[in-house]
Amino acid sequence: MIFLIGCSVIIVITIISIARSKKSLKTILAEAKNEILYNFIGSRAIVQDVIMRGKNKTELPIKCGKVAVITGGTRGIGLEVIRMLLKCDIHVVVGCRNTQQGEMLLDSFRKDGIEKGSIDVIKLDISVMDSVKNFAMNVREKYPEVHYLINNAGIMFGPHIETRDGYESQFATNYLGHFFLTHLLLPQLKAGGKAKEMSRIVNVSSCAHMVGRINFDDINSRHNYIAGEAYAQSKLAQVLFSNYLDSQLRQEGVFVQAHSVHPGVVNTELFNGTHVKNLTPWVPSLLFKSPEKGAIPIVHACLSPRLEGKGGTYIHNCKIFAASNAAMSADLQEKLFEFTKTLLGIDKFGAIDNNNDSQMAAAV
Ligand SMILES: NC(=O)c1ccc[n+]([C@@H]2O[C@H](COP(=O)([O-])OP(=O)(O)OC[C@H]3O[C@@H](n4cnc5c(N)ncnc54)[C@H](OP(=O)(O)O)[C@@H]3O)[C@@H](O)[C@H]2O)c1
Ligand SMILES: *[C@@H]1O[C@H](CO)[C@@H](O)[C@H](O)[C@H]1NC(C)=O
Ligand SMILES: *[C@@H]1O[C@H](CO)[C@@H](O)[C@H](O)[C@H]1NC(C)=O
Ligand SMILES: CC(=O)N[C@H]1CO[C@H](CO)[C@@H](O)[C@@H]1O
Repeated sequence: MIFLIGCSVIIVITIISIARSKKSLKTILAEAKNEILYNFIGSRAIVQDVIMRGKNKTELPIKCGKVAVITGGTRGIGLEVIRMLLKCDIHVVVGCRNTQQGEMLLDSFRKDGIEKGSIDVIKLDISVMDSVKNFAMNVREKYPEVHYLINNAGIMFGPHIETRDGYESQFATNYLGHFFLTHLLLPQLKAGGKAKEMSRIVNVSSCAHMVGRINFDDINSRHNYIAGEAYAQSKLAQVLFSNYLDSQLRQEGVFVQAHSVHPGVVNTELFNGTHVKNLTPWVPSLLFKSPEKGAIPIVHACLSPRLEGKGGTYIHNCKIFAASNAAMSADLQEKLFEFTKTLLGIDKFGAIDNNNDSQMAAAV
């Protein structure tokens, strides 16, 4: 009840503040619609987190000798995912922008009493395709096999910013960079997978994909940028991709499976600058999950024997859940796959020719 009132207050204040800004009516309406949609799916997801809290368990099996690659992870949910992977004695390769911060991770985990596992920090800005390529080449040189790829780094909302390559920043960070990274590391993942222990690709998506729509005509939202729409688009793109890639990998008969995960509604800095954090700061701290709990479904998607052979699924609170109809559309999956390959100049997904620089992203 309190929560509903909170939501309504946020919606009303937001609409007033949007209306007072000097934006076109079309933008105002679209932003207001988004605010309502997000409050709706957000509240529903919070209620689901509570109802399904008993389902958020996962085992932490010892996986000595395995290599995991994670994007982001110096804070938020990723940090807790790394902690759990270390407990499983996994070697974790952390791709982060601030490598100084990354270098301090292992020390702090050791101080917390985690004796197992190890960390290798390699610089990565996932929104810049050149950086993704350098990172991947580094990983390929050092690790002939990769067993888990966790596409975690993400940003939400924020102003319309274009990356160096000319892509809208949420699209580049949440989707495109991870598409490219998955492409570049697929040979290592294939090498690491076994019949009874497949390698896994885990995409940290969001329930926001439910309201997403892929705007092929203006993928970088140049003409009408609504932050919430761009976030939902990037998260829908991730789920579409996980599903499509999994079906391709199955056809190929390789031992790699792909999942997308909604971690829950988690109190992290991702919500910095949002209305819910600015106007009702008690809502995140009281009602959202802690990052530790948000990490559980992600680790579950990486390690749970219950998911062996069950790729192409969307995981919500450690359960296989129905993704949106759009995410399940085989036509849309294929269309986006081909569209993205063209955008990045990729001939054959997962097949890399080290001497061929034409595979580098060109600005759109
Ligand atoms: N929190 C939620 O309720 C929620 C719900 C659904 C899905 N998710 C998803 O969960 C994932 C993790 O989010 P979080 O809640 O943990 O957020 P967070 O605390 O803001 O952490 C985001 C992480 O991504 C990294 N990152 C951002 N842009 C990057 C870039 N260009 N290159 C490399 N790393 C970059 C950040 O590193 P820096 O320190 O360098 O910025 C940070 O480690 C995201 O994909 C998010 O969409 C979160
Ligand atoms: C994960 O998502 C990225 C894009 O976000 C995509 O390129 C990649 O194929 C996906 N991987 C899997 C296994 O779903
Ligand atoms: C988010 O806000 C907190 C508190 O104001 C601040 O300490 C932190 O640096 C911010 N993080 C980001 C990524 O903006
Ligand atoms: C609400 C909640 O998060 N419940 C459980 C989630 O899983 C952890 C670890 O398994 C439990 O300690 C929580 O009680």
